[in-house]
Amino acid sequence: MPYSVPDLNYAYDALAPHISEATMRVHHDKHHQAYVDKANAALAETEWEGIKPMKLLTRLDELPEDIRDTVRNNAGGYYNHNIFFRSMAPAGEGGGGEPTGKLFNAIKDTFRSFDVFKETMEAAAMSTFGSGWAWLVHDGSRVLIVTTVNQDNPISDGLTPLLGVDVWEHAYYLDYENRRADYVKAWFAVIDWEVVAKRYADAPVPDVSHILERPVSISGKQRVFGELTLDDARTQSSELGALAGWGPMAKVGSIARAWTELAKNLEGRGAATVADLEPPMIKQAALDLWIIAPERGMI
Ligand code: MN3
Repeated sequence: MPYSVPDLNYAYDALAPHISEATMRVHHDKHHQAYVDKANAALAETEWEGIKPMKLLTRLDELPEDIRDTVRNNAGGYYNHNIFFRSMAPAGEGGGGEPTGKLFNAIKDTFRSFDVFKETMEAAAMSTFGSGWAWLVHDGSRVLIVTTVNQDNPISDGLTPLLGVDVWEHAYYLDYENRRADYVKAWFAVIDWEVVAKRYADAPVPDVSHILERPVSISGKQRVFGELTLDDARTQSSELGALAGWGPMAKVGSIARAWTELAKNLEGRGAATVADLEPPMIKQAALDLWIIAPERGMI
């Protein structure tokens, strides 16, 4: 099955005045269509035909050399624009505002606040020289911002794209001429954070099931790590904190601090047990507490 341009989930004029009907028509019907047509032409009658773009884009080095750049640019363009158009909704009707829940927490963990995230995303969009994209991505343990050139997608670097802003001139020139910064600011008013949160929830994360089963001794009782509560973490933090500085137990201070950190995370997330925390946070806590051994390459 060749690729095809998905219909918009909203009317062409629904994002105005932030993005005009004229821009949406040319961007979706002409540019997006052109990427699809060129990707289909390059892949036709090859063994790669019909393979989903996110798969293709992680295996670019396996493609025949004579179609590799064309596929990279056009399957990339296809995938990027699917993400872009699907990430928007009319302002006030699903578009704009701020994310909530786990995605909001993840943004706060990396950027401290939504405002700092927004400023960083705008700066990233402005820093892209020529044509490209700025992205919010997930690396398996946290969210971060990256940029790509042309129609490259962060998935080729092993990152999961959550949200991308198209800073090719065709995305904004009709509405904003050369004022890219105004366009990026306006784009925030039409971001559909529910869609982004869904992508965040689906992003691959480390499997921590074996970590949750690890035995831990709390006040002399044998427990498993996943069922520990805020009270347990506080108990460990104060018991070990009292021992900190005692010569023979060199690690005790850092482990006491790791229990304090875990208590803070359980409380901050409103999590009943360790198992309710996000997998990357569980893994980090287990490493800091010496519940699992450091991985190779770690100091
Ligand atoms: Mn575009």
